[in-house]
Amino acid sequence: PAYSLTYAQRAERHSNPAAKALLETIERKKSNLCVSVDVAKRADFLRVIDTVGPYVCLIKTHVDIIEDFEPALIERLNELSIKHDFLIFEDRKFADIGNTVALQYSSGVHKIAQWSHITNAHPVPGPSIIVGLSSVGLPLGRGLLLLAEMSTKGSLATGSYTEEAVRMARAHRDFVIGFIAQRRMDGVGASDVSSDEEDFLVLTPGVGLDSRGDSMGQQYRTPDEVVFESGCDVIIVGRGIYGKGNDVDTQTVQAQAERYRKEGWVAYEKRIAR
Ligand code: 5FU
Repeated sequence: PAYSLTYAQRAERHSNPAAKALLETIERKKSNLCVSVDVAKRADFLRVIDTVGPYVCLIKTHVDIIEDFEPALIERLNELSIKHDFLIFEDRKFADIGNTVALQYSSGVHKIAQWSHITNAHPVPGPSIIVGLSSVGLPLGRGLLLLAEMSTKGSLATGSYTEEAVRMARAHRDFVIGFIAQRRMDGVGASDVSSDEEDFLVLTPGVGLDSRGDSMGQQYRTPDEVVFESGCDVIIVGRGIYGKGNDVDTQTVQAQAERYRKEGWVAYEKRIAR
């Protein structure tokens, strides 16, 4: 199964450009760390990214959090992605009808499809959400993750909902490159496709080394639990790396990014050696 292959071996099996580029970047930088940069000010956003850039394969954004957003910020983000060799994932969590999500993805203030290699969607509307988003993203070489599970206490994305998400992904393998989930989805939702042939990426939020959760339902697991025990591919870390994000102490943020990169990589090496 895919989880025992190296990232480099898996890169060769993928034809979606975003999935292939992500796997190649992970291998090149020896990093399965994605930093989620959830800060409200443009200057903090760029400072955190410039600091963690060398240690990540992927930067995750919530661009609608930024209160002083201007289009030139995207140019700065693109420059940093080239300087530090990482991809960009706008965590937009689309959840509407196909026609609406196509507009939300391509247009508005943020024009997400223009700059975000990867984005994600809730499967709740059914397969039409994939059709809508792929009409915009596929011609641009983008990739989509479906939210098959969430990290929060009391999440409703479990059981048959998760299984249906996996079935939806299998039916759209050109554009759906994987899942936001807490474990590998191999064998979830009966299928004709063998789990050797299928190779969805699993990106996992809710990762922290010093805390088990926050006061608003977030739950944290360690990189070892996520990558070694649960077979996930990318760890997504936010506050574990930059705390509250204002008055960023560059040295602390840098040290934390390197710490999570190393933990994630050691867990992966342990997994492929198993
Ligand atoms: F889909 C999900 C999920 O199930 N849990 C999450 O935490 C997404 N997230 C995102 O990951 C959330 O929106 C934050 O941007 C990030 C986690 O941030 P933290 O500071 O590491 O808790």
